[in-house]
Amino acid sequence: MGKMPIPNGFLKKEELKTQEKIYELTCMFCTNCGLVQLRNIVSPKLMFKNYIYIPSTAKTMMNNFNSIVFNAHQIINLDAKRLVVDIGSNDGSLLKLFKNYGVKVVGIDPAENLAKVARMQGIETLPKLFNTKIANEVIKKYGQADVITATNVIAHIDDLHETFRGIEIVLKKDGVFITEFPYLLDLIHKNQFDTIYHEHLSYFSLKPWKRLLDMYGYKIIEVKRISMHGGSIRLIHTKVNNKQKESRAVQYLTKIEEDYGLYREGCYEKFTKRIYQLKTTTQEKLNDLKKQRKRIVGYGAAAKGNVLTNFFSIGNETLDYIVDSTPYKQGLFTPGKHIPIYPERRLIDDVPDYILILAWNFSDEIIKKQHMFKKRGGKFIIPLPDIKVV
Ligand code: DWN
Repeated sequence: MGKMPIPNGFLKKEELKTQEKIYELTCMFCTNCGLVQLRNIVSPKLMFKNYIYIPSTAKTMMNNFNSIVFNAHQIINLDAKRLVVDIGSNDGSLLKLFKNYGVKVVGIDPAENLAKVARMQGIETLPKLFNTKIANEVIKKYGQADVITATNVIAHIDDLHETFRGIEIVLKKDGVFITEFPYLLDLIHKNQFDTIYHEHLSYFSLKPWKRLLDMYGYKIIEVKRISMHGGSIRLIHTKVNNKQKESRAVQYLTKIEEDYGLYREGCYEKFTKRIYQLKTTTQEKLNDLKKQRKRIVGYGAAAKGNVLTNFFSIGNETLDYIVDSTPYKQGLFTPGKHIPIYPERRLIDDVPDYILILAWNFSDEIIKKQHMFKKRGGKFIIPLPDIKVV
């Protein structure tokens, strides 16, 4: 997709005049192991040191966190004797739910601003990138963990070998490692090009993931496809010599991937063609509405929304502004297109004709929330998998 600013690089008004750094955004498919991955790496310090994405702004996300905790409890009876470590713990939202079972919790996340928020809520958090050094600090201070979780962070990590060496140090021999990340099969099938951005270095399917697990002696005891972020996969692992059997769903899902063509280059050539087609139809549709003098605003100042507005070159000429429920983002401007961000309540007094849902992964929650807008004849535009007006 050429070059663009980092997806969570929101700007203050006074920063709009400074030259924004842009970085290449190119995705590759490895013909050897099948891993889809970015060609170039932007420094994690730059992207994650002061991070303003918090999952707790979406009920949908919190419901999903609840199901992760319940899933863990089904496998490892959670009680006060247990320790749970969350890699990429953000503001501690997931660990707070684990605490309800009385377990001890430790978060690890490089975002110093969010680690502070987590600690204020009583969630012990190390403001660091996870690696073997931090892993040894954790076991020295807290002991080994019964459960390690890593949601929407594995895809963000460059050195996955160091991560797995760290997991091996922290996790008890009979412990479970639970991870969740956007699933490549959904990304390709549902045209989700806007979840390809500098924060996501890997786009996993099962075969390359299993190849990594085999190097560290882990097996998948449970795998399920979930709807989060447009389609993710939740995987529960334990050491290969533990009693639980590998889930049969692994072979089944791998076969679906192969039949779909995920391990052939043609799949990605076709995907690229579809996205360029989508760019044309989306621009035509929005230009048409603007010619009819319709007012359109964006909903959800999401990282993916910043990729979509930059790659489809949708700017202030099309969107008057974007509304977002995240306090940190309100009053800022989006990276690249510099679209202003306001609180959602602005829609009460200032009713546009259309709302372009940039956080399309939360369309249901957003449409339900804005039922008054619909009642007053307002229409929603959902950009993916193909542009649709509802
Ligand atoms: O991997 C990542 C995913 C999980 O989250 C991170 N690298 C970055 C981030 O991506 P994102 O910003 O695209 O995530 P979301 O959660 O899809 O962003 C949704 C945005 O929409 C948030 O800024 C909150 C906002 N929102 C809102 O304004 N009103 C969301 C809901 C549900 C709402 O009702």
